[in-house]
Amino acid sequence: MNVSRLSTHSLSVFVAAACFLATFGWESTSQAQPPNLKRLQQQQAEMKRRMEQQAKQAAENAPVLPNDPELLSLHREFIIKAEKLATQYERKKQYDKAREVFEAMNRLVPNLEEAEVGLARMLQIQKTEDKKFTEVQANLGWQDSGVTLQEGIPAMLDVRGTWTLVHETGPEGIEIPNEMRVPDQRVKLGSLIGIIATSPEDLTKGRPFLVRPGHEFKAPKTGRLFFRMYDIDPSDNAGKMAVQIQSTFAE
Ligand SMILES: [Ca+2]
Repeated sequence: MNVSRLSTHSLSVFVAAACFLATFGWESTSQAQPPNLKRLQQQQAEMKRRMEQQAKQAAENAPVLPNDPELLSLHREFIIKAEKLATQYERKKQYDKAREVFEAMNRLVPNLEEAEVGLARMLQIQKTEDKKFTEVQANLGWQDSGVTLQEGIPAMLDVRGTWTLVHETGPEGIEIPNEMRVPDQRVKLGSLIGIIATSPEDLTKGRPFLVRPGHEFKAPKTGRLFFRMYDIDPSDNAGKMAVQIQSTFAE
């Protein structure tokens, strides 16, 4: 065994020992660390994790722009002109048209902040542009609210009141007819339900929805809004509900 081999061997033993200490020695001291230091390390790790997550989200939410400079300048030109157009429509209270422009901007450059903020603003305006109060009698079938909702426009319903649900039956009980079955099985008898109808048949064949206080939704189609109590025979019920409808109504 020559000297150089010996020294190499000694060196590798030293490295191994250092690694051992670095691994297990650190571990044993870390166990002995005061709780404050450990908490601080946990906080640092958590902060690092959050920052990485935020950076990842920012990258995912960054506007998607083309690399080609010519194409990029075309995109920019469109966005600048479109934003001006949206502002004009908004000033004229043509929120539908302004919304369409913001949607087009969003399609061309996804995640563009100006478009997303503008779109959210239009939706908020459209949701509260018109308001109407109506009463829904417990003892009647479908009742016309007098409001026509527009497809894709957000609407908000608020409701308050109490009413009495009566079921008079013999020993055979009551079967809920098919046309009164709602898709959501949790809908209870006596609840307020609504439907958007474009024809009288919709009132018997369409699918009603449950109305809750503060209920927000986008009208799935343009049509007249009707309400009633969810009951098989309303004629023996009593009381009424006051409903507030907010949206941008059709003329
Ligand atoms: Ca009844």
